[in-house]
Amino acid sequence: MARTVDAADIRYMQMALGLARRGLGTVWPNPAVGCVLVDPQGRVAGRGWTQPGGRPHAEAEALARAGARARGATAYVSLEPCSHRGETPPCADRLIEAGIARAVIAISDPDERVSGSGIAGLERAGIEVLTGVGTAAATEVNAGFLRRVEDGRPLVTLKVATTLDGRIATHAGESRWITGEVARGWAHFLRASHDAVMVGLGTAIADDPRLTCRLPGLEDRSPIRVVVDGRLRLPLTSQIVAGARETPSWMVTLAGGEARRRDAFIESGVEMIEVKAGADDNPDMGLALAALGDRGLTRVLVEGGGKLAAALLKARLVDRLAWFRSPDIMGGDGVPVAEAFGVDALTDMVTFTRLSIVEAGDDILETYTFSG
Ligand code: AOF
Ligand code: ZN
Repeated sequence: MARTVDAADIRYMQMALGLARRGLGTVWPNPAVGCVLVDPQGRVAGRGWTQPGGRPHAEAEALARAGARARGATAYVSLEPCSHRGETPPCADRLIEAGIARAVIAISDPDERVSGSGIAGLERAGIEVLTGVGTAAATEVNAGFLRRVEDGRPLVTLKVATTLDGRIATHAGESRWITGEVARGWAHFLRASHDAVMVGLGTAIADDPRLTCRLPGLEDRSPIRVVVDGRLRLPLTSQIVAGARETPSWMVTLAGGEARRRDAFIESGVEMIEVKAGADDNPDMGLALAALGDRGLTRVLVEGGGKLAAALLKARLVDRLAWFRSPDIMGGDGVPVAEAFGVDALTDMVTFTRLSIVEAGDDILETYTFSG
């Protein structure tokens, strides 16, 4: 008779999910998957997670470590093992060949090449399959991949650093630094776990940010930089353009911009993404995100400013908020976190559900998920 879920199943799936998270920000266009193989004596025989660029897959890594000890093992996998033949054999086949006895799988893979056939293959080979362990956590880890496969666009996290009263700069434009060092370190970690970081032209000019991850030990985890600049106004000397050969920079712009200016960006190594204008003559953000999804991005961190934040909020394109709040009050002449986006009635507001609150030095970090 098939065994039901026990405490060890939950514990090892949590371990697999922890391994999966290591890949976030580096594995796109693939999902970040974790795999733990536990031998019949209850010892961990091998652990693996999806490698940078999306390959090798988690299961292949774990099997390589376990060797013969995979025989009779239980495989804990945070996403259904793949069943399609890419450059390497499918993970489901590899698990079968290695002789595992049981598989515990958090969620199925919505990729149309897989979508249930990985699980079906394991079952056909006589392997006992248990699904639904760690489903909520696995859905969150894979939220970016799921968004890309299901909606053709990356998951969007809006990160802001505000005063208590939601201001991001003084009326004179001073914004460095509203939140403290701990919060800023945390923000760099967010960069590392996203595929790309996006800013609007105003922020790119005012702050001239590098948008890289400069946390010690994670310097190689810098995301792609994306700037939304409808009319090619970003100076060629800005850090995003000048450093495009070291850290990739993409520019979302309107089609039909001045050819010489466009060529100058391309010459500097910037990848140009042309989209049509939305209602406000700026690039349509739905189209922009679809173009980023086409290029394989699964997780985009938006770092401002108030205009881009408003455009995304208005279009209901913000999936998560990472809100750092300092214990200061600036008053009404400070720059608001989001420009006006036409809310007349309370029912027009964009609504989120809080996921967590944590302290970050003197500041706090609240995270939210979109709810309507
Ligand atoms: C797994 N384990 O660790 C990952 C999986 O282009 P390929 O051949 O690497 O395949 C990409 C697809 O494989 C991706 O869309 C998703 O369905 C699956 N990712 N599967 O068994 C893994 N990263
Ligand atoms: Zn695979």
